[in-house]
Amino acid sequence: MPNPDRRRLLLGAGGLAALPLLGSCDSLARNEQVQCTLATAEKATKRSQRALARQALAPEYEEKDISDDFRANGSVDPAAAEYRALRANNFRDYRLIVDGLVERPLALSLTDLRRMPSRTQITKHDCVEGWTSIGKWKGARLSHILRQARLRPDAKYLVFHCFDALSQTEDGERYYTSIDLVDAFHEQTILAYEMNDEILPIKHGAPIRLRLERQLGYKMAKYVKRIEAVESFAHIGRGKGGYWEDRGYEWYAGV
Ligand SMILES: Nc1nc2c(c(=O)[nH]1)N[C@H]1C(S)=C(S)[C@@H](COP(=O)(O)O)O[C@H]1N2
Ligand SMILES: [Mo]
Repeated sequence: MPNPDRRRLLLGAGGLAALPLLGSCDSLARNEQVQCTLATAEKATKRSQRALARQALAPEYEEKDISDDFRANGSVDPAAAEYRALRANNFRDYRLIVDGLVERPLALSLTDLRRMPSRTQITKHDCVEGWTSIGKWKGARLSHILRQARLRPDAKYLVFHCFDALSQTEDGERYYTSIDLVDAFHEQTILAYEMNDEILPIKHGAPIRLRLERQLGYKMAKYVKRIEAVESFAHIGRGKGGYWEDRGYEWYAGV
C-alpha cells in the first residue's frame, strides 16, 4: 500500500500548478507595464533555469552498491494473452511500436533495440510507497529512437502503453504513463533490456522497460508495448497522463 504521508505530499504539490499566471502586460499603465514586463522576463528565466536543471544527471552508484534483492512492484507477471504468446516464444516476435506524431513510425525488434547506441547505469529506484533499491540497467537510448522516428513539431509528450493491467476488476485498464520531451531526451533515459548484466527478468518488465532516473518508480513503465507521441494526453485513459496519475498521483514525480 502506498505510504500515506508520501502520498499526501505528492497530492499537495499539485496545488502549485494552480497559482495564477501573470496575465498580459498590455492593458496596464506605463509604469506598471515596465514592472510587469520585468516580472514576466524573470519568470521566463526561471523557466529556462528549471529546464536546464532537469537535464542534470541523477546520482550513479558503483557495482558494490547494487541491491542483492531489487524489489519488484506492481505487475510482476502480465496475464494478457498477447503478452503470454510473445513470452512463450522468447519475445522473438515482439515489436516495439513508435507512432503518433512522428514522421516515420517504427516497429523495433529486440535485435534492433540491442543494436542501437546504449547506455549502462547503476541508479537508485525510488518507489512512492517508500522503498528504494539500487540496480544496474542497460538499454537503448530513447533519444536515438526518437531521432529515427523524427518527432513532428506538435509532439509534446510520449505516452508509454503497456501490456499489463494491474487489476482484472477495474475493466482491466492497461498500465500507461507519459513523459515530456525534456525527460525523453535526458541522458539517462533508456529502454532497458538488461538488468544487473542479465536479460531483463519478467517481474522487472521484460522485454523492455523505461528507465527514467529523475522521477519516482511509477513513471518507469514496464512491459512497454507502444510509445505514442502526442500533443496532449487528455483523451487517453482518464486524462491525467497515466494509470497512477489517473488515480491522484502527480504527473511529474521528481525525486
Ligand atoms: N507496466 C507497469 N509498469 C510499472 C508498474 C506496473 O505495475 N506496470 N509499476 C510501477 C511502479 S509503482 C514501480 S515502483 C516500478 C517497479 O519496478 P520493479 O518491479 O522493477 O521494481 O514499476 C513501475 N512501472
Ligand atoms: Mo512504485
